[in-house]
Amino acid sequence: MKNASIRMPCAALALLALASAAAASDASMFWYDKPATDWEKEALPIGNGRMGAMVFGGVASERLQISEKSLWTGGPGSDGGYDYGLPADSQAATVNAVGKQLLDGATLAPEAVAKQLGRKMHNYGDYQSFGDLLIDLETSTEPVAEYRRELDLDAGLARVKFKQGMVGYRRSYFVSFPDQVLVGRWISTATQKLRIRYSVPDNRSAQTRVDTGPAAGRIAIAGALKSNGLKYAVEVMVLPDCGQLVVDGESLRYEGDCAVTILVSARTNYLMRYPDYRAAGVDPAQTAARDIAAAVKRSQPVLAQRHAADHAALFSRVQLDLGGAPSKLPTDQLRAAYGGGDAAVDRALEQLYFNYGRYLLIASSRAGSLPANLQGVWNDKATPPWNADYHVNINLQMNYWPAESANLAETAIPLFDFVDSLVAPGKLAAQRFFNAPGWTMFLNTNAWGYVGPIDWPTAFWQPEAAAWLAQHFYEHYLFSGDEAFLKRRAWPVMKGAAEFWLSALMTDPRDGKLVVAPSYSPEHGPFTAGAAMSQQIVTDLFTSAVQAARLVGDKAFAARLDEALAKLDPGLRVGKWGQLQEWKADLDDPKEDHRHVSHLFALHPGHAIDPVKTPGLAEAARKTLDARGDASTGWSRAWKINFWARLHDGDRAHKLLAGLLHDSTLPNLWDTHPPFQIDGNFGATAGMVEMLLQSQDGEIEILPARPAAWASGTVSGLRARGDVTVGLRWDRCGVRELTLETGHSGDIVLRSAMFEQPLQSADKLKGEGARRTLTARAGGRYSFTSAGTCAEH
Ligand code: FUC
Repeated sequence: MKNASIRMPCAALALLALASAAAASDASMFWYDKPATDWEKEALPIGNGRMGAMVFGGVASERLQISEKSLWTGGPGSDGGYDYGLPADSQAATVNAVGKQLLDGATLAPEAVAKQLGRKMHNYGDYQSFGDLLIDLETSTEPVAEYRRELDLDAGLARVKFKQGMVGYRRSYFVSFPDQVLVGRWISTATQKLRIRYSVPDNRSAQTRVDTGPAAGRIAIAGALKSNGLKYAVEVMVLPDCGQLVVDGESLRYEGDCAVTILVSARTNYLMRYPDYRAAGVDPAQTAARDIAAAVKRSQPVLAQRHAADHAALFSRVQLDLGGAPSKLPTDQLRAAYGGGDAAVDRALEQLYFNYGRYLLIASSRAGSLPANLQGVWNDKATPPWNADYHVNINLQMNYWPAESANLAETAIPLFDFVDSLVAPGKLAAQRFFNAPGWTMFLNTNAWGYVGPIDWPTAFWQPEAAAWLAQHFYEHYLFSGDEAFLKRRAWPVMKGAAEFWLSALMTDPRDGKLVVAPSYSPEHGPFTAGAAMSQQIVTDLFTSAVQAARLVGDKAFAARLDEALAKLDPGLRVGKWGQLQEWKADLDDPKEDHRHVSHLFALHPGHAIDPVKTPGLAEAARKTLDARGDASTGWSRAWKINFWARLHDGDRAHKLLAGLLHDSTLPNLWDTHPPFQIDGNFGATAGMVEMLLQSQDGEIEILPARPAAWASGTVSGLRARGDVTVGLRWDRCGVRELTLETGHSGDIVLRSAMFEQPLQSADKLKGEGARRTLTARAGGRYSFTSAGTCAEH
């Protein structure tokens, strides 16, 4: 057909382009047949790490609720001052006295200890909403048809489309990391009549300027939070492909036949640096204007291309196929149908959920901003649950569990930057509470370097948090083999955390061992000396710090750590009902179902408990998990997926995943505690990787915890420690194909039942049975295929 002469309006051409982009795979496509009305349960998240938006997709009135990570109340500049959670005078004598009392066998109520050691949070602050982009569309009276709202994880795009009579409408939204702006595109096959506004919450000052030029209109709002003077600015630029915009009070109106591009930039003058947390001389209104000016220069198609390339470079690294069939169901119905007996539906949801975890990490954690908080980057409230802060007795750490193993190491950069920024106030915490060198912190922190304890009796005492965070740095080294990172970034943080504990540990008169005192099993208690988790975390830190010290050539420090390790209580005891003890004394109640199972830290994310190397402890961990039960809050279920995967019990891990999807997942597939808390999404994603691949303790285990429900499948792009990228294909007989890409030269130890069967190219492997060694070279690619068919096994 000769169609060169057919004239199409520019909007209709663009519509065709969008239609082809919509053909993404089912395993990465969310879709709904109606607009969202509920922020928490239905709206769809997009983000670039720093900025996030929740897309509602309303027909006549669209809402994009905007967030920016650094918009926090509280902290420096607050009325009445801010102390980072630190007392003016030393409390070390009191901490020491409480520790000694506990070592002498005293029983101390958490309330009594909180009275002595706790502190009221003072101007701690809350993560804030940045406001709402609101777009009204004048619609006809025709009924809405073919409505579809989708989140395309592959493309990193949210889309809305519908028809009214003969008129088609399409919108797409993304938040660009390379260009640091939100980009919206509105297309219609007929005239669009739009009214565009931006509304800011009233806990801040706001000067609004609305103006138009020949081809664009702008809404610029700037002001400061009333509580702490943090400056913020938002700039909205509206660019129709043709036609004019008019100013109507604080809104812009457009009436015309062309597609409209909408750009949004949100900025503050926050700087992640103790003690001021302000970027001196930075005017966020200027930064936002610069973002917009640069984006306007690039034009919408270029912005879209740059975003697509940036997103795909991260998201497309991993592919998982569990055999989920393409589903005709919208995502909320797919979730509701989960567990209803259709295996193809179940696998489809699991694949989607896995991909969503990776998507959410990319969208909520990119370099140059704060790490993902309890809600990632998304928040619509002035006082969100738990301040939408950084809890460090499990939650922040869990957010980053998939970062390395799911091949998204870049997303951990904000975590490393954040932890680095906590070291300076953390040193003061070490001095004032323990009279110790190094750095420490407690249960929770905010955007303002809060490092003191709070006064919540049953959770506030958690001085092991810094040691746990430091381990993320070492893990990055183990996965990447990046020695420069180890020397420059990991070692100072690890050494500081270790110096603290070398000084703060106390000697237990019962057995002469070094213990943490006071110690409190997270959110469960009671106050004792040497609770299992405290000991396991410190042991884990010292163990990796010895290795790191040797690698960086700090022999003297390695020797000090070795000496301490010989005296350190490792926190691993089997109690009277066969359980792993939560405390040094055998106090565990087999009827207790508390959500924190912290004393299994050594099983995961630690690695001191292993079903092959320490079967007795693994059995005790299993007893503990059985007693605690499977049902719990979102993140607790997610942790248990990881525990069972480490115990090589794929069916039980899968049962936990199923429970999480069934009972702790909202229609937009966000994890719910309740309320929404993103840690469960990330923890479960990491748990799914643990079921497919593990690499702790110097061995790469291939398909260590495959559930019967995952009868066959393929995965590629997963990461193992030692800088190895792994792909595999399995069926009911086990692994049939294994591919390893090795970034470093050296020996790699592999474990798989696959090696016990006849194998093609087995000559590359040394050893016998399930455990083999491969001598790899940097840049190598090795493939192993199981010989014979499944039926022959
Ligand atoms: C820890 C958990 C709670 C909640 C909070 C944000 O304190 O014990 O369940 O997840 O973090």
